[in-house]
Amino acid sequence: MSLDVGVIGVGMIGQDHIRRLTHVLSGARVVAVTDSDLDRARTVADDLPGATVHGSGQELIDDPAVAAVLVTSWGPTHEEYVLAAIAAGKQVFVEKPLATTREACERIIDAEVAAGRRLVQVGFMRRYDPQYRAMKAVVTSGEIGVPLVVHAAHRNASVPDHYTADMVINDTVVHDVDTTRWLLDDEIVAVTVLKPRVSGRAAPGFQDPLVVLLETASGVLVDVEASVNVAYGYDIRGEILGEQGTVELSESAGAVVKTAGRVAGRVPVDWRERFERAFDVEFQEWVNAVRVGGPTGPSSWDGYAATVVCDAGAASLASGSREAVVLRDKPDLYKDA
Ligand code: NAD
Ligand code: ISE
Repeated sequence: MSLDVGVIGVGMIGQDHIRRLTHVLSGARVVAVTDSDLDRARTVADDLPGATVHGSGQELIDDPAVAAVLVTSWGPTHEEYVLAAIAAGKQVFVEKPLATTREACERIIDAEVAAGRRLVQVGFMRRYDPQYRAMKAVVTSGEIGVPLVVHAAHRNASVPDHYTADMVINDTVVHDVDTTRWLLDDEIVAVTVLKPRVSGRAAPGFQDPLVVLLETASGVLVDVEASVNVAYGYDIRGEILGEQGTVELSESAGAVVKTAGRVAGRVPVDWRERFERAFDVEFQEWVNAVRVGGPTGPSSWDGYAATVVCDAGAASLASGSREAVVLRDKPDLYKDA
């Protein structure tokens, strides 16, 4: 039997996830959609035979035909829908961020813990990327020894006009926060944001790039260069220095061509191209897992930790100082995850 999914928010990524659930993956189908822009919801539903268009997210969650919920609306709306799905006892996949404030994430954790089982998965898709998984396997094997320092770069070709330096932390670097925690199996305890020379490509008044320095509980230092107006493409990099060696994130799954004394390869245009395979694997594993029990991917705890670290990053951007990250005690529900 397929997993019947209802989708809240059918903008750019919502439509992309509907496409993969409908045409790429197996075991799921989209049976309902909604969006605050109802015309958009109707247009999307036109390509989904039999799908219902609901007037609100709550109505969609209450629909008995909807077995699981996908939340791909704007970040500040996530809390309401995730809490409603938990209250209805339905599995919910929420794109990042889990929620935009520490308090909102804590309310979600409290509700899920009270429900007594995992119902929430957060869309940190890099954990499903083959190149990141290969890197993680090397760290876990012990081959490079104890990790000491991580270098990362997160570069976007461009961002919309409304993008701010705060969003670079909350919307962009949030992925590096999650990959750091996941790769090192370590919590982040402090954040310092540094402001290099500003790119002439950035909008007036926009501090771009940023260097975000993360410190982990075991003492690993992680520098993340976040640049969101690089123009040449979407470029994600990583290297971990360990006591016995290093591991680098492979840059491309595409072909590298050497001819006429030159080397050439493709630079992805954006996150959709770079992480297409990761999104596919992420959703297939989510569908498979919730059909037989519960999700096994990034949890509400992971979403909460990422939001708290990003809050500290935003505070450091404003203060210019190192900001400590203080997490609440981890509930037992998340201890084995
Ligand atoms: P978008 O603006 O293209 O789409 C958002 C949609 O949500 C719009 O159609 C909007 O009308 C709808 N919406 C807004 N408020 C709503 C509400 N209260 N109820 C129902 N619908 C509502 O944005 P997007 O780029 O698709 O991003 C959506 C989410 O996905 C964000 O949380 C974003 O951070 C996340 N995202 C994740 C990645 C990733 O790499 N994992 C990439 C892009 C976006
Ligand atoms: C976007 O929302 C994403 O999540 C992308 O992965 C990230 O690279 C981009 O900077 C964000 O705006």
